[in-house]
Amino acid sequence: KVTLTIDNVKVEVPREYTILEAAREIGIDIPTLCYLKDINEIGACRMCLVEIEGARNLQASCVHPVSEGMVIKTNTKKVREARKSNLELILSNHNRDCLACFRNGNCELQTLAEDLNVKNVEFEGEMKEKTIDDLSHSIVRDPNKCILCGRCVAVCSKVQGIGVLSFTNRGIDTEVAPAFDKSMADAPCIYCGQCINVCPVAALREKTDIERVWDAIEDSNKHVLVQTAPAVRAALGEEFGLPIGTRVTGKMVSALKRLGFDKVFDTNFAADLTIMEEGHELLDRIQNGGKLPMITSCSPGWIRYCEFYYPELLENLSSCKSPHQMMGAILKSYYAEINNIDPKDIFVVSIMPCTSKKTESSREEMQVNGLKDVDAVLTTRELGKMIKEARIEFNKLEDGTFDEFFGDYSGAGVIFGATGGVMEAAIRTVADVLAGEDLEEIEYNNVRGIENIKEAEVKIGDKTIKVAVVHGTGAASKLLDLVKEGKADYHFIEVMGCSGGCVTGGGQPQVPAKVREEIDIRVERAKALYEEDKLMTVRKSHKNESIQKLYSEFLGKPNGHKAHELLHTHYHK
Ligand code: HC1
Ligand code: SF4
Repeated sequence: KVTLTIDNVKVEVPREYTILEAAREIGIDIPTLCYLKDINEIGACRMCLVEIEGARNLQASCVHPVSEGMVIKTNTKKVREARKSNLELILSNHNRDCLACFRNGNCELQTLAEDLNVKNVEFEGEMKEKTIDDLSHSIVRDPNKCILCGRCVAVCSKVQGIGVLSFTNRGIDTEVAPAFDKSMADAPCIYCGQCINVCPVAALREKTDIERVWDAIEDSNKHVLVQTAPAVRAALGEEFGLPIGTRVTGKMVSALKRLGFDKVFDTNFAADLTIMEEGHELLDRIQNGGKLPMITSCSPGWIRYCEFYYPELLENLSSCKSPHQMMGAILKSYYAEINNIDPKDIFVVSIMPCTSKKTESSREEMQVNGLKDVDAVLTTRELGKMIKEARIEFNKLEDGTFDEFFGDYSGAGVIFGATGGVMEAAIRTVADVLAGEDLEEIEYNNVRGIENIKEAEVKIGDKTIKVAVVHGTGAASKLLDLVKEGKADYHFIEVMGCSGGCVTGGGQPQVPAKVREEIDIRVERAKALYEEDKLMTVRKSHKNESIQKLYSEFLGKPNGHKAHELLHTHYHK
């Protein structure tokens, strides 16, 4: 340990600490813009400058290590002025059309300009207008907003293990972009949106579908159905100032009804359906010598990652469409049939914590009889914007309930949104099927939590099923390499593209870097889902009576002919 003095306060910290970490330990908040703990520690934005006694120049505290006896000042005139003029310099080269910006009111740069009392941007230099890339279905890159902090570059390469984004060109032309000036539409990007979640400004954001959805609601010829992903309820409240991890299922449903959707359904219903299909697919592969390990296919970021980076594992992927796509296919077939509505008039909207789902829903395979399963995907953030635009006072809403049948779900469906949830839901069903009885064991704690790789062995009679769970493509790659080399003897693996699973998907409310450091949002949001699971009387997918009825009246048996036609898909090398 070393002892140092910061703003006249003595503090003892581990030797490997930086000055920034030491200061935060005693509640001194040194401002940062580029800093992401353990991920982006590059001292680029020069916001965290401090005075070190005996040093000639101000130093970037996020990269400067502590040493014994150091004396630091974080709040002198010199420090304040240097930070301010560095911020003004950043602002001078930033599109400052804040009022019409996607991040207005939720921008780390805007907040810092306010906090540091910036009143005039003196360096009114030439600002070159750069081209906005909005060609992909998922992600818009606006270089005019980019402050070159490098957070997205670091997350894409270090956390996701992908490296699509890098600094291109030089000097005033420097941009953060895919190599060779490719559009995000043509780059090997998986659209996970993790770069958006760490962007302090609006340089990276989702491609918005809000207007298309308003138009559909307005159109009296359209029957507009909405479904909500499991993870949305665990985070939507943050858009309205509620604490991270607040579960807002009932308010969310009420808000959707007020927005004017004809019916409000739950993707959890389709998560239960997925378990029926995927569970039986697994049993079939085990019993009939199919390709093992089978790997989950609900995370479209993971699917793209597999297609680009592990094409040799495509046969391992379950052929199941993801739950919200299954829901779309069922709504445009069974629902249309029983309600006597022409499927062409049905418009299905998915509210998802995910940016990759936007691209997924536009894949050619994701349609039946020439009709898209899902017509528009909105992120949790976009839903938040619509609710605000409609002037609905979210926090005052009474709890509403999902519309019947396609809004009925089990606890297994809810936990899909957290890493390990799909696996736990699958085990709840597969174990019962193998045992031929209603087993008492429901909670499988080995697959819960945020460790990078989780494993479990489930013994049923004389059979043992070996499973693993990974999340975040970077961390997943270690296990995937083992599978590729034939060194992993699992039966079933859950892979989610984002660390933490859907609760921390690229479409969820953005949380400032400093808060992310203090709170593990993966843990807090997951708690909300496990809490909802506990409240359910039905906690296993195959016990969902509406699902049973869907099979008896329409689909036939799991993995049967009709199910295959509507609910399964294939992949591309
Ligand atoms: Fe997910 Fe899924 S759990 S992929 O993480 O399988 O996005 O929440 O909707 O489709 O159900 C996301 C979440 C979501 C699907 C389900
Ligand atoms: Fe990288 Fe994911 Fe962002 Fe694409 S969406 S640039 S893969 S972090």
